[in-house]
Amino acid sequence: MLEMLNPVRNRIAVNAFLRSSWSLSVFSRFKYSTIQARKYPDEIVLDGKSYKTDEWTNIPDFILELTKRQLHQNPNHPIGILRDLIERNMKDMGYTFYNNFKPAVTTFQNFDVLGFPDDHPGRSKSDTYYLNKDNLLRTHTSAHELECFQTCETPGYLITADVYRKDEIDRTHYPAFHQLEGARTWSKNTPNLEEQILKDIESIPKTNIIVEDPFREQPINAENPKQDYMTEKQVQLIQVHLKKSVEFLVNQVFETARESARLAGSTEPYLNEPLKIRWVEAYFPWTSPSWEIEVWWKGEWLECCGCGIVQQQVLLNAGLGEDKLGWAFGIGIDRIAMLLFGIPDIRLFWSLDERFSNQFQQGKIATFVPYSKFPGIKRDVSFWLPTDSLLHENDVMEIVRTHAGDVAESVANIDEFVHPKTGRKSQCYRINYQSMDRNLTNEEINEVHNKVEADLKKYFDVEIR
Ligand code: FA5
Ligand code: MG
Repeated sequence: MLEMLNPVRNRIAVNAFLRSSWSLSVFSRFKYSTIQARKYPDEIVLDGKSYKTDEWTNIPDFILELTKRQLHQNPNHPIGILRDLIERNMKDMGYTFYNNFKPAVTTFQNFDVLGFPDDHPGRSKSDTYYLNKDNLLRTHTSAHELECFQTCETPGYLITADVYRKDEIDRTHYPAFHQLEGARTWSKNTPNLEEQILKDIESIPKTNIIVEDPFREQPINAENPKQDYMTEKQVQLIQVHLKKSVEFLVNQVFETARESARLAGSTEPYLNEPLKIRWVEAYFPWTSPSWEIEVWWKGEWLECCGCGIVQQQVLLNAGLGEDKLGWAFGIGIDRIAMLLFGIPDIRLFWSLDERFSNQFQQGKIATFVPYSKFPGIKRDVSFWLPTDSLLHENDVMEIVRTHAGDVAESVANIDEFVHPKTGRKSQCYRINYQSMDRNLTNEEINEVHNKVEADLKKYFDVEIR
C-alpha cells in the first residue's frame, strides 16, 4: 500500500484512484448496506488489552494468531538471524535498538502523527487491519518513530518489528512481514554542524558497492523538494549520511551471505562481483526529499528500503523543538532474508514444519534446502460485479486467505473487461492452491474454492459466471 504511493512512478496513480474512490462513495455504501457484513466478537483481546469491536473491525483470527509468533525475536529463525546480524554490524555506531513494540497501535501513531492525509489509501479498510476505528495492526515500523524520537538518548535508533498489511498473494507478499526502521538526528546548534556531519559521514565504514545515484549531486527538485527548515547544504550532507548508512547496512548483510555461500563451497559467479545498488526518488508523507534503494541480486532489481529527510513537523510533534534535523529509513527484511537464505516463498517463514526450522541456527546464513516440491492445483473464478461495486482486489485476497490459509500460493487478476452493451464489469482471478509440506486433493480444494465463491457472492454480491 505505502509501496504504491510514489508519484514518481506511474503504477501508483491508478491504484490510489481505485482505492480512494470507494471511500468517497457514500451513495454506494448506502446502496449496498443490504450486503452482509462479516461478524466479529464484541471485543478482541490482544497482548493483554481489550479492544471493543465496531464497524471498522476487519482482523480475521488467523492474522491475530500471527501476532503471537514474533519471528524477529527468535534467534534461530532466518528473520531473527538477520535482525541480529544487522544489529551486530551497527553496534557502536550510536543507535539504540528497540525490538519489543507490540503490533497494536493507534491510527494516530500509524498515520496522523506522520502527516498521512485523511483520504490516503493506506488508511482504508481494504489495505489495513483494524481492531476498531482508533486501533489497528501497524502497517509499518514508522508507527513508532514518535515515541523513539521522544525517548531515544543516542543520536539514532533502530526498530525491528512485525507489520501487517492486506496485500496481494504471491511469492514475495504475505499479510505479515517485518521491517527494520532506522533514524538519526543532529542538533542544529552543534558547533560547526556541517563539519560534524562530514566527520560522521567519514566514520561510516567504506564499501565497494557499485552505486547508481542520479540524485547524489543534486538531491532536490520540484517533485522531491527540500523543506524550509534546512539549508540546501544541510540536505546535501544529510542525504549522503543517510544513503551511506543504508549502503553500509545492506553491504554488510550481503557480504555475510556471500561469505557463508563461499564457506559452503559455492562457486557461483555472483560471489565475486561487487554488489550493485541504485537509488530512485520516492514519496512518503513524513519525509522530504525521499528515496528508495534497490539492490541488484541474481539478475533482478529488488526494492528493499524507503527513506528520506524527516519532516520537521514529526520532530515538532515529538517535542524535540526546532533544534533537530535528521533522516529515517524503513527496510523490509523478509525479502532480503529470502535472498540470503535462498528461501523461494515468503510463506515458508511462517512454517511450523521442523524440516524448515531445523535448517537455521543463530549467527549463520545457511542456504535453505527444499525438502520436497508438491504440485499446485489451479482454479479460476470469474464473475460479474454489481454496479458501483465495493470489491477491492485485496478483498479477494483476504477471502482466499481465510479459506485456504497458507495453501494459497498465488492469486492473480488475470482478466478484466466491461461488457460493451450492459456496461457491466467482469473479473477473473486465477488461484494457485499449493502446500509447502503435503499433497492436496482435488476434493479438498473444490471445497475451499466453493467457499471462496460463496463469500464473494455473500459479501460483494457478485454473479459467478
Ligand atoms: C514504508 O513502509 C515506510 N515506512 C518506509 C520509510 C521509513 C520511509 C522511514 C521513510 C522513512 P514501504 O511501504 O515502501 O515503505 O515498505 C518498505 C519496504 O517493506 C519495501 O521496500 C519492501 O521491501 C517491504 N514490503 C512492503 N510490503 C511488503 C509485503 N507485503 N511483504 C513483504 N515485504 C514488503
Ligand atoms: Mg516502497
